[in-house]
Amino acid sequence: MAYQTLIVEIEDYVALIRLNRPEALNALNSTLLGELADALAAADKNDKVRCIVITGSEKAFAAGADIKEMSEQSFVDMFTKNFFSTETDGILKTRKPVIAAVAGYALGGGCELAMMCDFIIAAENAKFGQPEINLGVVAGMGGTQRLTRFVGKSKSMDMHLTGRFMDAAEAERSGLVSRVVPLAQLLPEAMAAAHKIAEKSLMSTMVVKECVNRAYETTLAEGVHFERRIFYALFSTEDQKEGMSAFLEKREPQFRDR
Ligand code: CO8
Repeated sequence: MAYQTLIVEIEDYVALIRLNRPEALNALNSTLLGELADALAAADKNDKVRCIVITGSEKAFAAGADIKEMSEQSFVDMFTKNFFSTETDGILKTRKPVIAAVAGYALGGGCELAMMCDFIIAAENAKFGQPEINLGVVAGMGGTQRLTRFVGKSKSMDMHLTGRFMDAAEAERSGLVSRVVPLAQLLPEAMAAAHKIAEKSLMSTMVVKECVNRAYETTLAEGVHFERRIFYALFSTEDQKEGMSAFLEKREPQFRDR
C-alpha cells in the first residue's frame, strides 16, 4: 500500500517503516499517525514480517506533533475528535516487536512515539525532549508517564519542566535507549537487531513483549505470576521442544512458530 507520509519496505522478514515528512521534520499529524497505525496493523498480519523498525531521517526521527495542525483547535475540537487517540491506540496494539531507530530530533510526540516502541536504538546525534511546556501545553501521548518510568521522576520532571533536550549519551546513561551507535551505523545496527529477532520463534518474541510490557501495568507479584504461566504454556509448543533439543544436540534451532 502506498502512503503519503511513510515509506515501507519489507525484506527478509523485517518491515522498515520510514516517517517521511521532511518538510516538517517528520512532525506527527493525523495523516501520518493514521498511516503508521495502518502500516503496523498490516505488518502484524503479514506472514512475511517478524519484526518492525521505525525510523525517520538523519535530522529528525520526529520533531513532535504537528503544531500547525493543532494551533487553532479548541478544547471542544480536541475532545470531540478524541485527537490522536485512535491512532496511538492502534500503534500500541502492535503485537510483533517494534524497534525505534532514532537519529536527530525526537521531541514531544516524537519522543513519545519512540517510547511506544519496544526499544530504542539511537544515533550519536539523537536529541530527546519533551518541550511542550514552551508551547503552553504538556505532553499528551504518554510522555509524562512513560519518560518517568524510563528515567525516573527527577530527570523526567527536569525534562518536562525545563523543556531541555537530552543527548544520546545521557539517554543511554538514563535507560531511555538501549544502545548508541554512530549515525552511519544506525540503520545497519537496527536492521541487524531486527533480523536477529526475526530468527527466533515468533511466538516467543510476541510473549516476551507481552511479559515485559506487563511490568508497566501490574504489581511485581502479578507480573511474575503472569510470566510463570506463560513459561509453562510454552511447553505446549513445538518450538520449545526444538529449541531445547537443538541446544542439547549442539545445532542451530529451526523454529516453525508452532
Ligand atoms: N510541527 C510542525 N512543524 C514543525 C515542527 C512541529 N512540531 N517542528 C518543526 N517543524 C517545521 C518548521 O516549522 C519548519 O517548517 P518551515 O520551513 O515551513 O518553517 C521546518 O519543520 C524546519 O524546522 P526549523 O526551521 O525550526 O528547523 P531547526 O533546525 O531550526 O529547528 C527544531 C529544529 C529545534 C526541532 C525546531 O523545529 C523545533 O523546536 N520544533 C518544535 C519542537 C516541539 O516543540 N515539539 C513538540 C510539539 S507539541 C507535541 O509534540 C505534543 C504531543 C502530544 C499530542 C497529544 C495528542 C493527544
